Amino acid sequence: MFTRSSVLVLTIVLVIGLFSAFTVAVKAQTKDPSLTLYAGEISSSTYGFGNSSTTLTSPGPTLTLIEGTTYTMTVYNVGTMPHAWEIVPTQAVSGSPSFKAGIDISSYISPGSSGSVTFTPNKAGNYYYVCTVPGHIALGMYGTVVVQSSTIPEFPSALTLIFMGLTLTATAAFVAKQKTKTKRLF
Ligand SMILES: [Cu+2]
Repeated sequence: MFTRSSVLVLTIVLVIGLFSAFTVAVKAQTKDPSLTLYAGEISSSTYGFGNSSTTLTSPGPTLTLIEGTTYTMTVYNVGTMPHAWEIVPTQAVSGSPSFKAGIDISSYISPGSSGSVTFTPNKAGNYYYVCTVPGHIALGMYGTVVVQSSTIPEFPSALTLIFMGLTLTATAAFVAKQKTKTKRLF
């Protein structure tokens, strides 16, 4: 038969095991390091970014990143004039992009070319990405960047807490039952 201490050890092992499994799953989910954007002109008065060369919008698509994850962004210039890309704290061109996430910010990406940058957003918060060519932000070349905190998301944490609660309740019930049995023996 199970002793009280063996049940407790089993419970602890189960809880730790499940918690580790969730943590690994969450870490695996956030491992999507390749990002791509297309930059170009939508009309003579509106420029933008898109997830494909035919879906440029202004503002461009929102980028959701996880704090501490290393990403490589590739921007393809599918327009007819030079463009560039950088992450900034406000919707304005900066000579020093946030997280050093900048592609050809002063040399610009030529039409038909692409550029890449590898960066690690290390501070959660709301940012923008912009084209650094003068006048292009006003023409619509910007988008939102959301850097999410790297703590474990609420959903698996809640599941883990529920599982821990159920396990502890079951253990308490088992121990109580054993106590009753022991009393009956004497
Ligand atoms: Cu531009």
